[in-house]
Amino acid sequence: MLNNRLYPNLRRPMKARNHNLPRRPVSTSRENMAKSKYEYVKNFELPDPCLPNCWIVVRIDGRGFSRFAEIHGYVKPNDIRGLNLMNRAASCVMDEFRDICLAFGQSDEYSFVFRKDTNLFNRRASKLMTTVNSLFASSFVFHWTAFFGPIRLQYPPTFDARVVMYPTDKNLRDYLGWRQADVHVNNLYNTAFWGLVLKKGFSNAQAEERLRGTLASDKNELLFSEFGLNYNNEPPMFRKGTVLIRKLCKTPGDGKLRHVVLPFYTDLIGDVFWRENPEILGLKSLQIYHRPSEDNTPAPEQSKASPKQQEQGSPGSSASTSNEVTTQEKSN
Ligand SMILES: Nc1nc2c(ncn2[C@@H]2O[C@H](COP(=O)(O)OP(=O)(O)OP(=O)(O)O)[C@@H](O)[C@H]2O)c(=O)[nH]1
Ligand SMILES: [Mg+2]
Repeated sequence: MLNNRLYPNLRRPMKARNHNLPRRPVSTSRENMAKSKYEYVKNFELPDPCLPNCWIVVRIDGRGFSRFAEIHGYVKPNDIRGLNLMNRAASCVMDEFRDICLAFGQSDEYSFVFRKDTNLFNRRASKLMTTVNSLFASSFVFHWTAFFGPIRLQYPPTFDARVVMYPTDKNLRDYLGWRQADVHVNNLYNTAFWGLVLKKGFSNAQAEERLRGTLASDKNELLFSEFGLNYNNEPPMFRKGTVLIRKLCKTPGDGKLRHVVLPFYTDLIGDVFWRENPEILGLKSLQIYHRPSEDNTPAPEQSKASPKQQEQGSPGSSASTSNEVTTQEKSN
């Protein structure tokens, strides 16, 4: 056991020894002296545990993603391939870390919520953050071709990450509400902005000027009168972002119940979602989720999917085995 002089009470768990590996040669006293001479540097490694009993949120965000989207020909304002790739990468992270009870994604960002009682990596903030971030980034690259087909990655994308702790359920819900409100504000603006630029030939500056000072109702009206577009009919994934949660689903074939990460495009701000999924805040066992196709019963309100949504990967559209997420791969 390593003695930490700065934090003598900090006990490190012993690493399991692999008995099949050759043992290190026994060091001589001279080597021991050299080793102890340097060992003090370990004391500079400060512990960074997350506070107990707090929800831990790791949020990753694409760095310079505007440029990345431009260079890779992302559709404006929403590229379904890009969003589904983000969802796939996030589900890879959730598959790996079962203590993540919910993830919420929009644009180039994803928030991962760890159970407040998690003991993963002894709740070390840097370890949680870096592992989530690197798995997300590598999964994004790993699955790129499945979503973007022949469009080659021009350079490795980067994501930054942060850890935030929320001591109460209300704080956590407010955090998620804040991220979802952000989707609404940005997407409504972007839909109007790119509509003016791409369909009406406005320059960026002209579109900006046209939208300056407008309220949400003005933008809704503009979309309807100029483009015949009812904003409420835009795909829910664009308007609300994606919520990933874990459920138990019957596997077609053997009928066994397995963990499945499911996407929902639903409101997180009101109470309905939390009432329908009480296991998340209640730290309860997973709920069984019946896909609409299983027993011909309609899906719960939160997961009702229009055919358009199903194309974009809605609950019940394709999940079948553990380690799967229902977000479908598309290479359109
Ligand atoms: N065309 C297109 N662009 C997208 C899409 N999703 C994200 N983006 C781009 O990604 C940006 C994300 O916003 P930010 O995170 O604030 O911008 P950023 O360039 O990543 O800047 P930093 O995060 O500060 O490094 C958006 O402004 C868009 O330019 C998409 O589906 N289509
Ligand atoms: Mg970004």
